[in-house]
Amino acid sequence: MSNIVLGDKEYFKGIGQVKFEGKESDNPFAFKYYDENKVVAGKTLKEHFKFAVAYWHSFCGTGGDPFGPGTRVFPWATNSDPYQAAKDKMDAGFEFITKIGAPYFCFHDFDLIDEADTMAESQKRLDFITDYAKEKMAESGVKLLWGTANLFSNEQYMNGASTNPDFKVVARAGAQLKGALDATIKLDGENYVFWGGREGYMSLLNTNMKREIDHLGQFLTMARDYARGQGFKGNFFIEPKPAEPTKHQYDFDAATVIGFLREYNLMDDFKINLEVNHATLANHTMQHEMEVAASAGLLGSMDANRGDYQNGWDTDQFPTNLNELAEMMMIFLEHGGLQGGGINFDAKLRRNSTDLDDLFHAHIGGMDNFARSLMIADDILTKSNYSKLKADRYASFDSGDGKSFEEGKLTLEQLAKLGDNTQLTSGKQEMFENIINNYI
Ligand code: XUL
Ligand code: CO
Repeated sequence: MSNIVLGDKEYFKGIGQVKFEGKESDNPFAFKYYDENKVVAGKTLKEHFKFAVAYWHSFCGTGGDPFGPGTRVFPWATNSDPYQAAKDKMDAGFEFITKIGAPYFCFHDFDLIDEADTMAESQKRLDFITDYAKEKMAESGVKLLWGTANLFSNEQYMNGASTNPDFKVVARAGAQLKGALDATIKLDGENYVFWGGREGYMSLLNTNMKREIDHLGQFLTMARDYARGQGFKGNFFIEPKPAEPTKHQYDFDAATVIGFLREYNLMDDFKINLEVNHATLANHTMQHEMEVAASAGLLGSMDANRGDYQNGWDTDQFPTNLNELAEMMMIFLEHGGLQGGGINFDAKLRRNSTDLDDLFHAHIGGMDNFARSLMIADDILTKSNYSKLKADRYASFDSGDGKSFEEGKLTLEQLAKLGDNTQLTSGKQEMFENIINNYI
């Protein structure tokens, strides 16, 4: 198919289905590496990644920042009737998602349609647009990777949603959460995400942290119980972020979230949705966060983007750093991929990227860079001696006293008897670093 138009209007005119043409192609609207049917490490690229387009950045975000309004004029955002405007946006959204060949999308409730002044009218709007989404999904084959509730934009949540000190606001958040869970279940969403946008504090002086975190645990428990009762079989994900918009967010990083899930007995139902720029804001690398989550069996899903080395905020740029991505994909392959989730492009165009086709270039680059990095990572793991070198560093624990130590069979007295100065063993960091670059 060269030209796909769902609905009766084409928004991305002159751009057809984006196809794989290989790295020799100079067509900017073609994939150079992402061949969805190519098999790497036993799965097709399509299966490995489960790429998703983020509804909010791609079809709602016009480029506004704290210093100025949006710069992009969306041809689908012209109708003053919120119902028709939401349908137009969805036509444009599904046209784009289908043309780029992403199998999934992700949304917040009020990305799909504008929130109204009353909860009842907002819910009516959500029911309407999810009916339409169901049709668009059936027609296109595009699936829902995850849904979520925007529990941070409305002024009601200025002191938090589930962690708000006022119970009435917590209840309002509960009403909105129920609507978003219903919408996700209605659209056969494979997962449901909690990103605690304002679940944190601006000042400890006015905050009872223990009570607020208990309330968050209670809120997530209720969500789990309700959704399971409605037959939802998917995963719940928590998306860590250390700060922004609050000074401190309770879901600071993967390690903090793991502690929280253990404390509130949510380990069986929840996993982690890691985001690259959130990892770097927490002064970690994404690789670190992936190792932490995967080691606990909780590497659920990924929000793909990148920060800027010179900026200390969430710039959400599309991923371009092959070196970083290759290291991420090594961890991805070593741990058998993601549990239930996929790669969601939670990334936005720059404010001065104002052409409609920029959205294509951004996603083509992102998908190609993931594909290329996965192949690099697979080469490193299967063709180089990387895995052996890494395993060899721990060989002293594979047998004898080292093995007994690992198995908990040695007392400190026995360990002490074995302990003395020993020969230094090099960590070989520079050699490990060279292996990565040799395969890029
Ligand atoms: C914000 C962020 C969100 C979540 C969903 O930094 O990443 O878009 O992914 O609420
Ligand atoms: Co995100």
